[in-house]
Amino acid sequence: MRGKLIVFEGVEGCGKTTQLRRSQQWLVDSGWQALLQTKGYLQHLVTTREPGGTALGLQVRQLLLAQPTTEAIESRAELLLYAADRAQHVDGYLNPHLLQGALILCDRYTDSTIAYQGYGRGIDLNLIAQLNHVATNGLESDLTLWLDLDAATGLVRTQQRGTADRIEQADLSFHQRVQQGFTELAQRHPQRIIRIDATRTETEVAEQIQTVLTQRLAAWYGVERLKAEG
Ligand code: T5A
Repeated sequence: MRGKLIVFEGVEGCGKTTQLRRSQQWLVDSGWQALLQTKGYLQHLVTTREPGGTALGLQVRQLLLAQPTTEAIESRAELLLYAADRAQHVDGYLNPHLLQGALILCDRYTDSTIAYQGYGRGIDLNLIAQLNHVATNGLESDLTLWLDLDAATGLVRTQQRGTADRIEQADLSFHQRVQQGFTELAQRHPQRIIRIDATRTETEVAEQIQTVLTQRLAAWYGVERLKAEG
């Protein structure tokens, strides 16, 4: 059985990475992973991220997030680097794992490009849609969890970590346009993109995500029936 791709999205500091790890642990602790494996629906559970989900992607990530010492990265070059990372990730990691029946938890995917390079940098959204299609070869997420947090609060959280990468250092208005992008995307794709209130505590955010995951897993695999069967 083909696997499923679950993506975590949102502005800087919205808590995606924290919640992706918590979701991975919850899938194990709650017994979902074991149940799906026993029934033959799931081969394995993996986590990954963009940019940087492959060896090549890690090098691209460093290019994208390091502070440039000599020249600024131009917006179209930035867009193409994210697309290159994604093409490698889709062909070299995501599709092979999906074919093997994996459940994949992925930190960022195509909606980040629309929000950051489209709404944030102002690159034409049709061009980004075309490029996303080239990079993914049509692979869409089965579910995207959008951690909704205002940009200023997210930046305060990241600043508390003490270091800021190249994109985190962009001005607040850039991050507010990114947030607007995610908001409009969620309105446009209500089935695929589910809003999570990321202003709550870590535990409360995790509980919202677990509720959504429980519903989706049950719908995908009919597992409520399987659980009842024991
Ligand atoms: N990008 C990416 C593009 O521009 N285009 C693209 O196409 C793609 C794919 C990637 C960068 O590249 C950009 C976006 C990014 O700028 P990244 O590392 O994936 O970099 O992205 P970041 O958003 O920078 O990831 P972070 O790890 O910095 O932020 P997260 O994952 O949102 O947040 P997290 O979980 O690390 O938490 C941040 C801090 O907040 C605390 C945590 O303890 C941590 O200190 N926190 C909370 N505090 C209070 N309440 C809660 N509920 C909290 N949850 C977490």
